[in-house]
Amino acid sequence: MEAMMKKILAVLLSLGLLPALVFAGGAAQSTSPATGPAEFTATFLKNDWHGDPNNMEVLKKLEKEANVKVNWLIYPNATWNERKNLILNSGDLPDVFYMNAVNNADIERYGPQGLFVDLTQLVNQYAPRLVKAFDQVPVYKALCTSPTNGKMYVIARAAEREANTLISQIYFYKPWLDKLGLKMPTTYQEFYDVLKAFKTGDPNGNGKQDEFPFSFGNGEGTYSITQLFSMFGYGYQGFLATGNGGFFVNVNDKAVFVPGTDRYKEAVIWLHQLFAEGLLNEEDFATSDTKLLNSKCHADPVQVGSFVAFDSNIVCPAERLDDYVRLDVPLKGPHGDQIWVSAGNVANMGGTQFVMTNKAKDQPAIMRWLDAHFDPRTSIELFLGPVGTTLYDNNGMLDYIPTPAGLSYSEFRYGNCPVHVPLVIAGDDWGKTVQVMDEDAARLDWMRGPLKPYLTQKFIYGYANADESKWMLAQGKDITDYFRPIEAKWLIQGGIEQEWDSVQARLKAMGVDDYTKIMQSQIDRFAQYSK
Ligand SMILES: [Ca+2]
Repeated sequence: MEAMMKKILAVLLSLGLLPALVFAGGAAQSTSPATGPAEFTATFLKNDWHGDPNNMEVLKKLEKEANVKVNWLIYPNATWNERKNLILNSGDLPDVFYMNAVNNADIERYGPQGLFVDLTQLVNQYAPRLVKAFDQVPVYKALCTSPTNGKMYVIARAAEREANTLISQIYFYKPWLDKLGLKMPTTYQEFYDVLKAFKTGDPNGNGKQDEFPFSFGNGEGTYSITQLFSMFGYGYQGFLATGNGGFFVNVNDKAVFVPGTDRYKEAVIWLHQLFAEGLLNEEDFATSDTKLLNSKCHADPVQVGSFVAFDSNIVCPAERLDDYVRLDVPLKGPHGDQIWVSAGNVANMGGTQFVMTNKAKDQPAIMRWLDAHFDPRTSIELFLGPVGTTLYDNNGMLDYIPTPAGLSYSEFRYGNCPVHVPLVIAGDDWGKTVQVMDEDAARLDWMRGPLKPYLTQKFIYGYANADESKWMLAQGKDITDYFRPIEAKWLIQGGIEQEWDSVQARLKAMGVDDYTKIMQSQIDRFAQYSK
């Protein structure tokens, strides 16, 4: 019966019918009655695992502490975008857009128009714990500050998870290395030799040349050949660029346009050789997700000799995880470079979790409620679930209650807390006030140990103001549209030596120096607001 009810609810949610029922139930009331707590409306974007916000203990705790009543406007996350545009155009706004209900572009557009409230003064006046969080996590304030005018229209989430700044790991299939009498490679030449042996030595022993020496996916930087470029001097994911700066990397706070460098040229020449010899596969380069990588890693007999992924457990079957051994030290390139590019210090941070609209009447009450999110223990409970339900207090350190049989951890966690809301968990809270999440522990040991000296470059956090966004969507996009097919051709078919000079001249003429200045100003602005 319960399962049937769940199914019916899921269908209603997927049809977008429930929100209408919620509205009909009187949730649109936003004025405070003469007596009782102040009331306001807030969006709740429900994913497949989320429980009902009206039943979440941690949300009730916030209401109690701030003496408010939140009337939840519940929408399925999957179909929210269409709803959002209707709501923004109608002007019939909720008091609070909660849980990333509007995006950065909406904020830069509607904030300066006055649709959203500048929170700068309200934060100072009513949110002392949030002020403290800004001090505690330096980049956090920048993530809440408009790059267009320096005002504060949004309160983001600051869940520092150092483990997630590491974008990728490379793995080798140890049984094949052993069978072929090879060691883990340490240089770009040894890497080439290993791939060649995987390709030609029939390590899976079926008499066919069906091995994939190095597999990757090109849907996002994490699974791409980014770290193979690193050996030549610059981490790079321009072949994924959509006008968002993938051609650039941050080296000591300087924006480098990688395809304008001689090191890039060398990397492309070398990588083309690997494609030409079948050590890298063109079909991997043409992918836009990880499905192909995933299916290759599941093939029987084993076909993948090495691969790159956020984590092996995402693409490999469990029984093979011990045989795929991580490359612990970056490969040394022809100029001696050993570099591992990362996402910098903003992974799991940012977002648009809280925006107050100009419809909000009792602003101080809403600010009290917002500030309650930043009690240290409440922040953890908003992110991981309440103590007594998903967490327990182990002598002052919060630890995880085992997931009940029949539930996934996501169902258990999201069933009891919203996750995507304003909160602060500082990097050094993990392991001190709350136990490190299982999935993070192994990565952290590696990042803080053997890998640390090589984490010298990072991708640039997109922090464009309105003018820069406009340029990037016009001239920046023209550059991307011009260069991406050329680059794909250079990698797969070759030709970079002959075309190098003319393409560089064309890139200059298209404004690549302006592009570099725009990326540099984003680095500088972010640093300025992070102080
Ligand atoms: Ca074979």
